Amino acid sequence: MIQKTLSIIKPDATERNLQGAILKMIQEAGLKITAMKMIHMTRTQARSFYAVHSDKPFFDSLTEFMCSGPVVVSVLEGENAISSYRQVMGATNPDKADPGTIRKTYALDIERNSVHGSDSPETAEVEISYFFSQLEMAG
Ligand code: IDP
Ligand code: MG
Repeated sequence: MIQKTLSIIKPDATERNLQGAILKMIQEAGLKITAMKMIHMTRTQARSFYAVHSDKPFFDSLTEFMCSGPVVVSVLEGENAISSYRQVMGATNPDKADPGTIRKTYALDIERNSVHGSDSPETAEVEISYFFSQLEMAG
């Protein structure tokens, strides 16, 4: 099944100039980039994006981190893109991520873990429309 998913290259990665290296791993996994932009979220935007985690102890720290620098948001498309990208990303905690994954390779810790990817078709749709208008979607 061809799916779309939302990817974010997080501030810890843009800070270290890793956008190109991470996009290369995404493309080498066969995922196609069909929309992309670099933005710097406000605190309000970061808190709204991660609202599902608002009751978690790490919510304030996570959202401060997510608005601490620029991010690269993109729409990825491919066969089973949602689970396929989550495999390329690796586990949330880089200590538990498989070798060769983005997080194993680049994440600094469980919070500053370099990338975000949607976790279901429903969240992918909501997250894509949070960042991209129809006009910005190439494919
Ligand atoms: P995911 O990004 O792998 O889907 P989620 O559980 O949805 O992981 O958490 C969202 C983000 O919140 C993580 O990517 C990470 O940046 C941060 N996070 C998750 N768990 C923790 C934690 O225990 N401490 C600090 N930050 C966390
Ligand atoms: Mg998640």
